[in-house]
Amino acid sequence: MLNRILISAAMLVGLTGPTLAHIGVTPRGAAIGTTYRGSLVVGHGCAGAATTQVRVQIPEGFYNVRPMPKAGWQLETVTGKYATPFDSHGTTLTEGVKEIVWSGGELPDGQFDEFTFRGTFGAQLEVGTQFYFPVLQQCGDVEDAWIDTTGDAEAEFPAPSVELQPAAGHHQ
Ligand SMILES: [Cu+2]
Repeated sequence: MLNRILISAAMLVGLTGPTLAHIGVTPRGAAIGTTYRGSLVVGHGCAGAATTQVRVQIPEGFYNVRPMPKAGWQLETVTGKYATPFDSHGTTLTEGVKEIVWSGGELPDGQFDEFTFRGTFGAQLEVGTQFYFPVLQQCGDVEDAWIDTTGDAEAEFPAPSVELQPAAGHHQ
């Protein structure tokens, strides 16, 4: 019986494949105003081809970002000005990481891996909204752009997102 349920679930997943997050970020929720350590989970390659580069955009509202280096991959960041300066323990930050690029590795289509970074969600963000981290996945010459931020369940290439939760200590 349990086997049968599992098989049915697997079939459902197969049928609704395009609506699932193919590159996701975990954990799926984060408290505003606190440090968030997120991992982009790359679940497969681009139409069978191995992933060779992962580029994530850091939108305004996620501050003081630091990527985690990854064995076998080169790490690069692109920095830029913040629209709203960020107060980090009394120090005003006016610029920071806007993009992280892990490149030069090779993640076969049949395997998955995680690309980790951390930062802080600004206090101006709205509780209950989704915060999107658009990702460009490159597989050699092929690129899949996971940049759809509409929240549409039918989106073919949804951007990974985190649900923003109330700041710690302010339970609703
Ligand atoms: Cu997928």
